[in-house]
Amino acid sequence: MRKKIVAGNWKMNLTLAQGEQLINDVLAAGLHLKEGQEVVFATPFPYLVKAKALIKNNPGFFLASQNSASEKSGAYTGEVSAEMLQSVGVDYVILGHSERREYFQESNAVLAKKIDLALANGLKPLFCCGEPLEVRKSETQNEYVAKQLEESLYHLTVEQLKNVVIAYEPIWAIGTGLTASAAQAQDMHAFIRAQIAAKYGREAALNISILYGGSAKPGNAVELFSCPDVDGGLIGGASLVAADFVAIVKALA
Ligand code: 3PY
Repeated sequence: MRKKIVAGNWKMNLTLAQGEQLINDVLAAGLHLKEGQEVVFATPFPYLVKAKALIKNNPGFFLASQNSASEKSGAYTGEVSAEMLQSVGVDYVILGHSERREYFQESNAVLAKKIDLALANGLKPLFCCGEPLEVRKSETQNEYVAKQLEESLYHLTVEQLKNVVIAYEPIWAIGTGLTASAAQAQDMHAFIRAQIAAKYGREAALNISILYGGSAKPGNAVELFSCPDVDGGLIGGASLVAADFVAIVKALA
């Protein structure tokens, strides 16, 4: 059975004290996670160690970084390697978020390198894909996303793929308040799963978790998560407010 995941992508928000408060409030909400359900906090780098200490002893809660370096180690001022992240107990790493692709020119090829390093160091890539508005308008979103999958993921073995989670994040729905309708999300998730099936086989496709991201909030989470191919969400703004994040996690049920 594939995992159902709600991951909060804090982006470049909150102080350490605010982040601690947020995690403590979510933990105190008494969420009863079912088997196979996971909650992930993707905090800024400086908070990872503290966040790990807060979530330890809370089954079902995991930690993610929002990025990792495309090189193993060495003279790369300002970069944080997969090995470093692993050494402080990080479980997942978000790779390929559209903000990284757009503002930091991360190509599908660079992302393939980051994915390899993440996997080699025991981190699970939470790989983001998704199309910009003009692509959606021209109705070529399937081709666009298929190319992202092909160029960043398809060099992996089926064994490696077991440790990858995919997040579909239509760029036109990120930070815009627009959300893909449940039908649009389901269509793309089913397409992604079919692509994985064609490349890796039916079992791999049935087992991979595909999250929806892009202005997911308490008001639309239940509908989105009830789609058969939507296995949870990568949550931006709403992950910064404990009550909203908790409500979204509860929508998994
Ligand atoms: C959003 O919800 O806007 C996101 O970018 C989640 O990663």
